[in-house]
Amino acid sequence: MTRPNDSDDRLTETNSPTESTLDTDSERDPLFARIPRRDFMKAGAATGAMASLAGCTGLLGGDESTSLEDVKTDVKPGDHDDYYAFLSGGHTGEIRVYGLPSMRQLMRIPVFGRESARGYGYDDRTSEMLEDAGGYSWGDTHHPRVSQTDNDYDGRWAFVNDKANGRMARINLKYFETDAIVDIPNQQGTHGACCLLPDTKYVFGVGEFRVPMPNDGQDLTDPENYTSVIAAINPETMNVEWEVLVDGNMDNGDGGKEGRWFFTTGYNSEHATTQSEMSSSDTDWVKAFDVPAIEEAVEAGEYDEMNGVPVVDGTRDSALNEGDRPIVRYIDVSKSPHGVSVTPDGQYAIASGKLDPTATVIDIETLAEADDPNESIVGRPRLGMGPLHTAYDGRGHAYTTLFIDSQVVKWDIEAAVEASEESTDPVIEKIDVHYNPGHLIASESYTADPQGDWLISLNKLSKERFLPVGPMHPENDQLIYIGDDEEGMSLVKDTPSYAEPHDASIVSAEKLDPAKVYDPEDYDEEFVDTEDVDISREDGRVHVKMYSTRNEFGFEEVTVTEGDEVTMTVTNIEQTPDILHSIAIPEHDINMKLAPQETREVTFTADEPGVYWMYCAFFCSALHLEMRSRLIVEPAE
Ligand code: K7E
Ligand code: CUA
Repeated sequence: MTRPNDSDDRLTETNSPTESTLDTDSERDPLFARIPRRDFMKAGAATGAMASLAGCTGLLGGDESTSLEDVKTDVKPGDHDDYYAFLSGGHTGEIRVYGLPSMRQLMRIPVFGRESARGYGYDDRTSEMLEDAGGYSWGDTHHPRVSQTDNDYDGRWAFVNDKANGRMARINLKYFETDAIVDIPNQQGTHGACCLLPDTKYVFGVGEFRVPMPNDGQDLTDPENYTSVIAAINPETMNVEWEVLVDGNMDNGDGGKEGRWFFTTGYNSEHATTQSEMSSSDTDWVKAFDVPAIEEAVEAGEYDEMNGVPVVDGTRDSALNEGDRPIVRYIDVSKSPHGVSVTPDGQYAIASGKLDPTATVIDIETLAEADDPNESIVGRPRLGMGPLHTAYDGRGHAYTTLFIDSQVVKWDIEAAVEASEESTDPVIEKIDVHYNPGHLIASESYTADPQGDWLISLNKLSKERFLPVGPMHPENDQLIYIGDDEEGMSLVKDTPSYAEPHDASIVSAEKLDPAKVYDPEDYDEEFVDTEDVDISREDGRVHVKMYSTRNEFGFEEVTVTEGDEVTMTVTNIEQTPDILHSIAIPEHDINMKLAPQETREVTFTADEPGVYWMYCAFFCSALHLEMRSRLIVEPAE
């Protein structure tokens, strides 16, 4: 199996019903005589064994097949979910946290935009963070990836890209809040986001939009000279350590499991600026970045510094791509591939065709030795129309979204390697989704040990699935059970969602250990206890230190003078979990959330004389409405 071949009719082709709804009866499907049969035999045995454990768990642990009847699909009132799912919120610029299998939305984590319930972007710390990261008021999150150690979730951080403004953010999973954002130099449109495994050595930001480099007014009408970069970000410091310049643009990315390779897809190998030119070539590239080779080049000073970052030249003809160990290998795949993901065993990188009905299976191990990287292409199954993203169950199956067919296709990875090019034989089953799926994600699919039970298909269009709510429709995130190889995939739930989830990560609940109250050691603001309340004044600057507790603030009134610059440091001194307060200041555009033991600080100018009732916006007790304090702004002389 090597090169993709071309076909003009792929975009207009439609699947016949027999193609799209494969018969899974073993008697009639010759595929069953091959690799999947082994799975079904095992599945039968496992189902029997698991029946006695009915209802006890949704965690299948890798290689067992279990009937849907024997797993928890319904989370009763008061019960907890088995998984956290982190879904990107697209151009809302946030992350949403769902519980699985209930699909209940548990929390929202603002990342690139202000959010008033949390006071995110209202207090000094978070507003300075947003300001330092470019000062934009929104972002476009696509790929939330959770940090791993030894190829398993370690509960430390999630990372997410901003496609709109070329940024990467880090979410601290102790507090479920954004704690760092880096505005990536030399990168416009950070699309793919992914960690280099096994231990999250880097978070890679994959640059989508090709621009002049540097983008300072040169080469404006000379697209041949536009380029894009991948950026290697240190997860601890969030510094960009180095970047690699490439030919063509890039799209999605995924890291190998053993620390050497990082893969990106890309369209527009044509270096074009219009849609028709961008899709004129029949092939584009998967780029395989040899990370240790790049590190060596950086170490040896073989880079240009641009905007403070070492930029290594990984374009096709660069000196660093000649010789025995090129830093970037360009693998020809069918045109405009979209998603790329590495199989749990680290053996293959699978790129989805998007404009071509196939996926390309790249053998990672042979990549290092191959003279021609195209020799590492070992499979190209024909999956259906518009393949976008692929996830895994840990039992040797891949699941790929078919955007145009509105389906998820389940296929056998080894069968695809054995089959001839463009064969449909590796396809095991297809399920209709509603409608037009972008990403899909299976539980712990990005680790070395996926759980193999749940899959979410993140559908772009819900059409008529929900009550009409005006011309803007909700999206539809569908929960599909994939744990039973015998019965096949089952659609379990529709979940309407606000625009617009792209990718997600699903993490077993026991792998995260979120704090219930804040630890004052974890922030720089001064903890203000009952005896620490204070108002100090100096040269038109007023510093108010106060606490909050049920049902009062440290001061019943605070008097300042018109024109004063006021800093308020406020601590919630409660120890009791879930007793939150806030300090909202009317007509000053301020609301700071204060969870137990949390301190926040806000600075503002008191420029309008008058009386302002500072109040608590969380309904914290029966005397919540009385929890308020007067800000008195006296007219200046
Ligand atoms: Cu396919 Cu940004 Cu991963 Cu959207 S991307 S779907
Ligand atoms: Cu504190 Cu309401």
